[in-house]
Amino acid sequence: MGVHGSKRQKQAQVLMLGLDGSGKTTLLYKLKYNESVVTVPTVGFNVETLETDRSSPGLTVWDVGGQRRMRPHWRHHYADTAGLVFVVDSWDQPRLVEARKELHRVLRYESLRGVPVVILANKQDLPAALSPEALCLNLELRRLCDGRAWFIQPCSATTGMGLEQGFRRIVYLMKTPLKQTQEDIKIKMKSKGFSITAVRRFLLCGS
Ligand code: G3D
Ligand code: MG
Repeated sequence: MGVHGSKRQKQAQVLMLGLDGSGKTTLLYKLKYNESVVTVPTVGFNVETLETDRSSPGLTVWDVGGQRRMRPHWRHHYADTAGLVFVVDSWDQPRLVEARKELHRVLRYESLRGVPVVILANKQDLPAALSPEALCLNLELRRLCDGRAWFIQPCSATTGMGLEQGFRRIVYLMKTPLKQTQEDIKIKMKSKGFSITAVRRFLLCGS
C-alpha cells in the first residue's frame, strides 16, 4: 500500500483469521514485501505493520494461527481489533462448512460487535475456485453480517491480485460509518449508470 508523507495517524489493529491453509501468512508477506514465501503452519502468530495513506491510520496486522487447537486463542485479540479480515480458501469446498462455523462463532463475540469485516475469497487463481457470489451464499454472509459494514473481496495471495484492494477496503470501512459507506456506494454506482435494482442487489451482498 502506498507510503505518503511522514506524519502518520496512529496505528489501528487488524485481526486476520481463517482456517489453517487458507493463505493468511502467504498473503501477509506478499502484501508486505511483494514476495512469495514458503510457509509452515503458523504456531502462535505473525504480526506486521502496513503503511496506508496519510489520512488513515497505519495497520498492525495480526495473522493468528488457524489450526483447530489455535482457535480458542483467537478471542484474546478481539478487544483491540478495529477491523477483521477473514480469509477463505475459495477452492477448498469440503472445508467451507468449517470456515462458516468459525466465522459465525467469531462474529458472535460481543467485543467484535459493529467491527467491520472483509472476507478475502483467496486462491482465485485456481480454476475451480468458488466465485465471491457463491461464497457469499455458502457462508450466509448477508444474514451473518447484518448490522456491520462488510465486503467480500476476491484475491490471490500467490499472484497478489486483490490484496491491496481488500486492505484498502477494510481501512475505508473502519473510517466510515455504516450508513455513509452505503451512501457512497449508491452515489458511485449511480454515477456509473447502474440501475436502482443493481445498486440494491449490491448493497444486499456487501456494504
Ligand atoms: P495459512 O497461513 O492460512 O495457514 P498459508 O496458509 O499462507 O500457510 O498457505 C497454505 C498453502 O496455501 C500454501 O501452500 C500456500 O502456498 C497456498 N496458498 C496460499 N495462498 C494461495 C493462493 O492465492 N493461491 C494458491 N494457488 N495457493 C495459495 P503449501 O503447498 O505450502 O501448503
Ligand atoms: Mg499461517
